[in-house]
Amino acid sequence: MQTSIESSLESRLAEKYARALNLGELFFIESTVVNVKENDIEFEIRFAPSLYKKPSGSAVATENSNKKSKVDPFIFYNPVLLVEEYGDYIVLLNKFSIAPHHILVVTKEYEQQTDPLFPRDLEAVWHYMVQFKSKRSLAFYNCGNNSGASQPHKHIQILPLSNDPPISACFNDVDKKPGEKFDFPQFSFIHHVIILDQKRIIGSSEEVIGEYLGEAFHSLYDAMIESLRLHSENVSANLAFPVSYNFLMTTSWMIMVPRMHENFRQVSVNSLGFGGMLLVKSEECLELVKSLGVIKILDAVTVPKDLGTRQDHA
Ligand code: B4P
Repeated sequence: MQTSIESSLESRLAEKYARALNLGELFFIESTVVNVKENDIEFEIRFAPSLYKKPSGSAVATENSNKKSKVDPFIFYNPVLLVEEYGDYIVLLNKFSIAPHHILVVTKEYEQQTDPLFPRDLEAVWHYMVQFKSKRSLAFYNCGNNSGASQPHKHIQILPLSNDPPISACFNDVDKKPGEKFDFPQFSFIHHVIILDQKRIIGSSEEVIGEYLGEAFHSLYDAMIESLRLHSENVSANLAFPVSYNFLMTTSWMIMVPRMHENFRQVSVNSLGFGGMLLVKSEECLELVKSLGVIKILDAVTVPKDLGTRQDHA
């Protein structure tokens, strides 16, 4: 019975996506990809020039600066974009879709995008992630003003991918047990990684999986806060509270990256940048990223880990 529910999400998405596109309520954003290999990672620079004119900037910041009249597109959502309701969540098609069938798992009631994820959030996300059968699924959460988030209403995004995200290459060289926290030597910015323990997932109810994922999320969050505390003398001038961070999850691992800046020059970075997929909206930015390299851009928007007190939280 579960199989028939799981196998139908992709067809429901295909149907709803085609309808929204035909009605002009969803925009497919044309893009091209340039691959750049750095540190054995095949980074993807996605160039989407038509997004250049889309209003950008952080609506989180906008709301904080008293412009609360902005309509919440997740409360007053377009019904054509609604995939379905799921408990305390709604699932919407991403209106600005670079990858077809990119969905958002949104809290029905307004909750803040600056809040951490809770077991119930992760349970709902997992429920949808595992229903992508012909694709991989990458979930991400842009949390806070410097994270690349543009909507202040709590939403987790799920991006269907044909292949594992480029960052997956980093796991080839690690020898860590599930549940153990670590970071990748390829990167000099603070980040924390955990490989999910499939023994705690396979055969468990969604509620139990949600609890487990919540536990893993919060252990990364605690490690991140501890890393920032250890570096506070060096970074406190630039870090705003609550801390901005990016969170990525596949069905195998989680990564969390604290953020010091939202952008480097005109290049805005969201969670997908740390999956190895950077978005640029102009030729100028494309050339900038190609000339500097993706890792330098990621370095520029994050918190350096080696300021003399590097700690391994494994
Ligand atoms: P946020 O967490 O607030 O911000 P974001 O993903 O960085 O997207 P942003 O809105 O800043 O757009 P950008 O031009 O950078 O997420 C808000 C989400 O709500 C977005 O997915 C947005 O599209 C969506 N949304 C806004 N209004 C909506 C509405 N009325 N109804 C339904 N959904 C609505 O990027 C454009 C898109 O490209 C984003 O989806 C982004 O996630 C995606 N993207 C970025 N890098 C990518 C990459 N490398 N590959 C594929 N997609 C990529």
